[in-house]
Amino acid sequence: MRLVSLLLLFLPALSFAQNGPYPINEQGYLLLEAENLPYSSFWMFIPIEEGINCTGTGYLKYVGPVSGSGHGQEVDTEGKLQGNPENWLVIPVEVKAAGRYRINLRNHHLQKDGDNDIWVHIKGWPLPVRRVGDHAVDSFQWLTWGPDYTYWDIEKPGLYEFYIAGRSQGFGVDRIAIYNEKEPVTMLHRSAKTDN
Ligand SMILES: [Ca+2]
Repeated sequence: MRLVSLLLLFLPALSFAQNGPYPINEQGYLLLEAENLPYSSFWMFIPIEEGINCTGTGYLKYVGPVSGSGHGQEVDTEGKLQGNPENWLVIPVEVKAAGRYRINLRNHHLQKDGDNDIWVHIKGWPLPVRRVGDHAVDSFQWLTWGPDYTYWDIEKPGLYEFYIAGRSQGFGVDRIAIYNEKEPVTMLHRSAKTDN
């Protein structure tokens, strides 16, 4: 997992502001900076500063209300805890090939618990909605839990609106990766060959 994370960090990301749709590339992944997405007042743009290890021009920190806090709500079986869609970070994704797709978030937060998770899903996709999170403190890194059991088996190419809905205040999203799970393995193999 760490190798995948390192790889995602150094791959070029879409760096221009646009509303999408964002295509999954020929290698099977999409990588973009969160701050390039449209966002509501529930999100605060934090610009990059010297010495801060985020990518692009900064990151988006969730400052909206807490939803679905507490144990027993790791999974939302009714889909009612994500608030209004206007406050979601929506990523319209053009999927060109069937596969098992996952999302990972390069993130930042200041506490070990309490500000360390967020909802992810696809608009109109069957429930439940799952949350993903991270245990690191005050660092930029990819998720430590969630992507291993959160995925969508997409059978038909087309437009899918992935979204990120705030859950805990203070959770920052720096970079977003959406990928066909087979492809990072392929890329790792290529990388290993290059290293040799
Ligand atoms: Ca960023």
